[in-house]
Amino acid sequence: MRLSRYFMPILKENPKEAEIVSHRLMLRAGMVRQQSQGIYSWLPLGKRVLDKVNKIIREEQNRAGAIEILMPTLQSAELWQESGRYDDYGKEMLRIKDRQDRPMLYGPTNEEMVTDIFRSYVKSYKDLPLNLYHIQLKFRDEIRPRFGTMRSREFMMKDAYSFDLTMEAAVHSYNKMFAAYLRTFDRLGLRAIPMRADTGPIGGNHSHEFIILAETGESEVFCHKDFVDFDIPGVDTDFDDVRGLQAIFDKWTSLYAATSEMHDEAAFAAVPEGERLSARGIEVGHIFYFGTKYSEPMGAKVQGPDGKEHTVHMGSYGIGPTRLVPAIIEASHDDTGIIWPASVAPFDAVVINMKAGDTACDATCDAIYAALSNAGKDVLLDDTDDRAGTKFATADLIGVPVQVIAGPRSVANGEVELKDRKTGARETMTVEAAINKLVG
Ligand code: P5A
Repeated sequence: MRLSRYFMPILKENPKEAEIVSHRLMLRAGMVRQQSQGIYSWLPLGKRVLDKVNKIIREEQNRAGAIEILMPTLQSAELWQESGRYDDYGKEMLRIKDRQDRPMLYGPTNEEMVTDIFRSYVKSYKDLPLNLYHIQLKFRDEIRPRFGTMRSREFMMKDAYSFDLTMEAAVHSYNKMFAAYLRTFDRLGLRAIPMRADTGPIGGNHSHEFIILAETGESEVFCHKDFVDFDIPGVDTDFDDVRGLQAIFDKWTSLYAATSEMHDEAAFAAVPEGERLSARGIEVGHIFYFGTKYSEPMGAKVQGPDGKEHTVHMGSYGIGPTRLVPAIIEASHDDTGIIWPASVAPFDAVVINMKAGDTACDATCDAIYAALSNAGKDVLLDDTDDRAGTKFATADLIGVPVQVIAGPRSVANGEVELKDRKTGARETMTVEAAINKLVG
């Protein structure tokens, strides 16, 4: 992408409305724009990061055996009347009427709708287990939307829903998502700790929130500090291995970890003092087992091996991609801007032409840009006529992992400078060596 032809509206000033660093940096880097309170457009740079986050989420959901679908954002109130949640959900639900005066709603979650899909098609235990997921926009009319896309009214969610014949089988489905979440957050460059949590309007009595420790987090959390160094399940994890997955769950729940709603002072006090971690956290995922809460009233049953009808056991599993983007920034930035983990960086490298219009600089930058692009890398070429200082500041702000700096003096020697955004380390090398290093 040539910056001269791109759309990346950088703000020079710090936006006054931004209270936390991720919100400030997302606005300054031109990643998002607020359209009305708690409702955002994703601009090109932000969209690239969001897509990369979703790609990782998708890969790990698929690896764990979940199957992708896409459900609508607008739902009929009837489904929610069947489950009994229509009246309970309160003012957070945006209720709408269509032209025939039928009550509709902008979905805050999809337990009812997916249960309706399930009951329409699945009739036998032989088709279980089943886990259906989608990545879709949701709406919750939050009282206090704040911190940009961290807590917005319209937001994206990856929501998965599992169906099983028995509670034991449902526990295995829960463990699959538990392990998939550990892998997902790790690949996003985050350390997320599963914590016992309150189930709120989703229901059930078994749930874990995945929390990232951050000073600006909205929740108060308490855990054992050893979680920070626990091993993440490997790429070779066998998701059909019931005992293996139970062992992962047992290990990751063996020490104290709870959000403030579930906090037990006495149990926390039993953790040796030097090992207690009491901090603030950001909830980036939440998984639930709620048995037959929806399947019972909505009649989602299958025929079991005994020939009898059985109400299925369900769980649901949420991740917030539009919250993850600012959460990653909270965890990884410095005074000059964002520092993206390579896995979600909007570009793999930015090539900075220090003297656009200079024949030798243009030719060198174009050659590097072409070589990296042809090798499948996402490259941003700063070919604008801004001052060098502005270009450096922009590159630091948008947090691309590697900067390739080409100025008249180095180019005359057939060389460029490589700067690592995270460490600040700089290295001068030939153009060829730079290309080989970045392609390799
Ligand atoms: C689980 C999947 C559910 O809704 N039903 C389907 C269950 N869980 S949840 O905890 O309420 O939400 C799941 C995740 O969505 C993100 N999230 C938000 N992100 C941005 N702004 C919001 N207002 C918001 N609300 C929820 C969180 O990451 C949460 O863990």
